Amino acid sequence: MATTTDFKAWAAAHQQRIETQLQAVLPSPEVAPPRLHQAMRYAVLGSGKRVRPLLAFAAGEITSADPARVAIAGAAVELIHAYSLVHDDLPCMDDDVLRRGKPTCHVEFDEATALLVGDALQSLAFQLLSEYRVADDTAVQLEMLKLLAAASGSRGMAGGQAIDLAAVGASLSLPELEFMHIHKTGAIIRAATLLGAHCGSRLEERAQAKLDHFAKCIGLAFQVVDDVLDTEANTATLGKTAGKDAQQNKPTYVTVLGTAESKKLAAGLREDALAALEGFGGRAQRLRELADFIVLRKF
Ligand code: GRG
Repeated sequence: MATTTDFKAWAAAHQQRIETQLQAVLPSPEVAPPRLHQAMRYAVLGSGKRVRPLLAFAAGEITSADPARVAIAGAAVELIHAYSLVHDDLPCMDDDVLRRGKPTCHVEFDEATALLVGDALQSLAFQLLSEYRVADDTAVQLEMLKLLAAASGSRGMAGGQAIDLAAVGASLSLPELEFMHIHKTGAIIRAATLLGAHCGSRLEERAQAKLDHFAKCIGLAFQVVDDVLDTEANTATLGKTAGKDAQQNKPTYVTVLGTAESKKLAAGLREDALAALEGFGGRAQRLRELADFIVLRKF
């Protein structure tokens, strides 16, 4: 059985691997237009927990996926995530000045550049998934493209963001809040996990459904924890402005359930997620450890 130290070493090695992959696929700042490419690299490289690519690598271990393929799929997901952060920070959305411990993209560059950075990162993600072979079967690769597109679009992350923006100053019921978070945050986390698994051998239907359930639970748990951290952690630890939800009068798990109940909910989702992995044995060890990291993290 892997130890905590093993997990830290595994995570660090895979964070480095995804950093190298992202370095390689992002256009060089010398390539025209240099300012846009510089801004894309600024938004993506050098920081971020890389939780989504780590989930892809961990899920890939279940299906004995080639890590080189998972690195491409994980990079695609991270590019979508980075694009969402750049757009989310724009004045027309959350209007924030700090991200990943440094000035947001539109502050460091300008708004128009930040808008284009998001657009270009999103396109690059789909270019990667169509340019490189990430699955033996072309039909599976197409399925992967569809999965990431659906998770990013109006019935996934972008839709969740629309609900989030409309909810400012409003109150949401628990089911409405859950719907928003499953879309805004959960969809991409689910996609990362499933894409990692799709890079390897095909899972039988029951195992696929179990992995999907794990991914959904952990995607929602991620956001519940994010809501709690927004109230409990400080700006320096988070690398983004703490207390933003309250400042913007946004409904969150903390405002709807309270802190203690939110923590209980996150713990329950972790239990559910771990139970879904029971049949996978040692191959799912990294996924179990990531579930723990996501729920117990302090940043
Ligand atoms: C603009 C279409 C569009 C969507 C934006 C994901 C998102 C939707 C907005 C990000 C703002 C936010 C605080 C979302 C909630 C949770 C979340 C995704 C936090 C950031 O993810 P981490 O903690 O960040 O994985 P790092 O920097 O570690 O990658």
